[in-house]
Formats: sequence, C-alpha cells, structure tokens
Amino acid sequence: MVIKRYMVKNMNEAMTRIRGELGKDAVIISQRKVRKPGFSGLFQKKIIEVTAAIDNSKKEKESSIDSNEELIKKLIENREIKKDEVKRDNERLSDSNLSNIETKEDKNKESILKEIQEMKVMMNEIISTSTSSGKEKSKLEILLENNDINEKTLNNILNKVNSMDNELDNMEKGKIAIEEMIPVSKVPLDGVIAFVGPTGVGKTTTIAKLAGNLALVKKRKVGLITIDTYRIGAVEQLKTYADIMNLNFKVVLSAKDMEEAINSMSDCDTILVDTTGRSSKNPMQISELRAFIDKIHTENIHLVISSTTKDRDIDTIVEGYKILGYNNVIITKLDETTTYGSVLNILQSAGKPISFVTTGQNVPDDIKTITGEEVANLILGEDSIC
Ligand SMILES: Nc1nc2c(ncn2[C@@H]2O[C@H](COP(=O)(O)OP(=O)(O)O)[C@@H](O)[C@H]2O)c(=O)[nH]1
Ligand SMILES: [Mg+2]
Repeated sequence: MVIKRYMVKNMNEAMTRIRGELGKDAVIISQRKVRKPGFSGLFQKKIIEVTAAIDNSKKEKESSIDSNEELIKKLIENREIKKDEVKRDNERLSDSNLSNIETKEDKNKESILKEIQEMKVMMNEIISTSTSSGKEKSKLEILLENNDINEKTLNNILNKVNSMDNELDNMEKGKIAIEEMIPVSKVPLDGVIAFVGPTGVGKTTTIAKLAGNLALVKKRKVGLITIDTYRIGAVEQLKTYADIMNLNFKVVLSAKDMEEAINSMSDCDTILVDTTGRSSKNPMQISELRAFIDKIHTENIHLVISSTTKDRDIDTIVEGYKILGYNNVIITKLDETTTYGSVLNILQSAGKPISFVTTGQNVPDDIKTITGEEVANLILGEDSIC
C-alpha cells in the first residue's frame, strides 16, 4: 500500500497529480481544507489536503512468489549437481578402501542435512512473505497512522475495534473506540486554578482567554497571580491583560507570599495562577514550583501542553510535571497542526481528562471545550479546526 498526501488548490489538480503519480487505480482516502503550514499560511486562502492510496500489495505478492519460484528452481538444480557428484564419487570409491567409503557416506549425509536446513529456511521465508503481504491495512489504520497516533495508542484502538461485536463498519467502530479514549473534565471555573507546563505552550495566553470569558462574558470577578518572574516580559504580558480587563493582579516572588496573595483576592470568584515552565533558560526546578503550588491549596490544576509536541517528548513532560498533581489537561495550538493524533497520545500518556483546547492566538476567543466525538471527527478527517 502506497499512501501520499497532496496539497492542492482544487480537486481537478488533485486528480491529475494522483493519476499521474499513483495511477488510475488509486483511491482518495480523505480530503479537507487546511491553511498552508508556516507563518505565510496565515495570510493565504485555504488549500485542500488530499490523501490518496494505491494498493500494490498484489504486485508485491506476485513478485515475491516469482522470486520464491526462482529459489526453488535453483535448489533443485543444486540437488541435481550434487547427485551427479555423489554418483561420480561412488564410482571412484569402488577402487578405494572401506574407511574411505565411510567418510564419503558421512559427507553425503552432511550435505543432505545441509540441504534440508536450507529448505527449511526457504519455506519459512515463503510463509512469512505470504502472510505479511496478506495482512492489508484498513482505511482506519491508515488514517490513524497519518494522524501520527503512536504505535501503542494505535494498537489500543485496533484491539478495541476488533473486540466490538456489532454491525457497524470499521470506521464507525474506530470512532467509538477513539471517543471512549477521550475523558472530558467538567471542572468548575471557580476558586483557585493553577496552570503548569513547559515554556511557550501558551499558559499565559490561555489564562488571558479564560479570564476574558469569565470576566467579560460571564461577569465574574477574576484575579490573576503570576509566579513567572524569570522571563523578561512575562509579568508585563499578564499585567497587560489584567489592565485591559480591569482584573486584580499580583506577582508572587516566594512560596510564603502565595497564601497572602490569595487571601488578598478573597472577594474574587476565580483566581487564575500563572506559573513558569522549566527550560534551559529558567533555573526554577519543578520541585521549587511545587513549593508554590502546595501553598495554593487547590485540586484544580491544569497541565498545559501543545498539540505540536513531538511524540517522544510527551511522556517526559507528562511525567516531569506529575509531582505538581495536575488533574486536567489543556491542549493548545490545535490550529498549528494538521494531524490530531497528538491529542489522543497526550491524553493516553497523562491518563487525565481534557478540560480545554486552544485554537489560535486571539484572546479571548480561541479557546473551547471539546468532546470525544469532536476529537474522533478531527482524527478521522470528518472535521477540521480552521
Ligand atoms: N497558534 C497558536 N498560538 C498560540 C496559542 N496559544 C498561545 N499561542 C502563542 O504561543 C506563544 C507563547 O504563549 P505564552 O502564553 O506566552 O506561553 P507560556 O510560556 O506557556 O506562557 C505566544 O506567541 C502565543 O500567542 C494557540 O492556541 N495557537
Ligand atoms: Mg507565560
């Protein structure tokens, strides 16, 4: 199976390129509108991303059978040559003594054994090539792979699908399996809420978006606290939002000042606490951050992580921030990816429910809650973010 993705302006262009490159038997697996990746894409019209596939496993199978036939022919030829050699040897042996005869017989036995072993290896090869080319990937499996769903999660989904005993087709079963793997949190947005996670994932922007929705739309009294004093401009960034929205704002420099800051905002319905991410430029270790978090006395802590995080970094982040006791996950920058498997990979790794996703830089608009069905639709190409 060969799968290719095409970024095209229209379906005519897609069909011409697919026919030219994959041939007339190619099938279209998915199509959706996307923006061009990268900064320039923000200002351009949407283009269509078309995924097409061609099943060439039949050809592969035929060629592997051909090569196996060649092997068998060679082996038979070999055997004929060896038979001739043995015959010639036996003729010569009629002149020699008994011990010599025994040695020759042993050698013949050895060569037959070797031949049997060669045959065994070859039979195993034939069996393995025929079974591997017979295991064809389903459309569901191809879509999951195209969405960068990691192997462990992919196998989880396929096992769930295979164990479903109903009339639904594979894609519908896949959708149900994915939905079941997306726990959604329904935490109330009141009291003290802390946001933790790596630098640059969008913690401060997410806090500004939530604050905007709570204060401007829901007319609730919101306070903002930041302990992110390491990065130049980090305090200014949150203070600017606090000024624009006319919110209480406090900078906390040490863990012992935290309780006092929270007490000073006791008239607020919601207090959002911004933290600093661990990075090579930031000397604060997660254990130091924990001292601040402990003083917040809240069970409402969100791990903020970007959907663009590389799969091999997800587990490190999820594990690294675990000692802070987060119980929800916010996945940011869904607008910056065209493959949504990371949502599933992150939630599977964290084992915590998702509270929000963010979909752009606009404060306060680009934030929303998401359901398992919506995530499944994104992954299966039935919906897109932009
Ligand atoms: N495209 C996109 N950019 C975002 C999103 N959320 C935040 N950002 C940007 O990511 C950058 C880092 O955000 P910031 O809130 O400072 O991250 P922090 O270090 O975790 O506090 C900023 O340029 C934000 O505008 C999002 O959902 N989509
Ligand atoms: Mg920040």
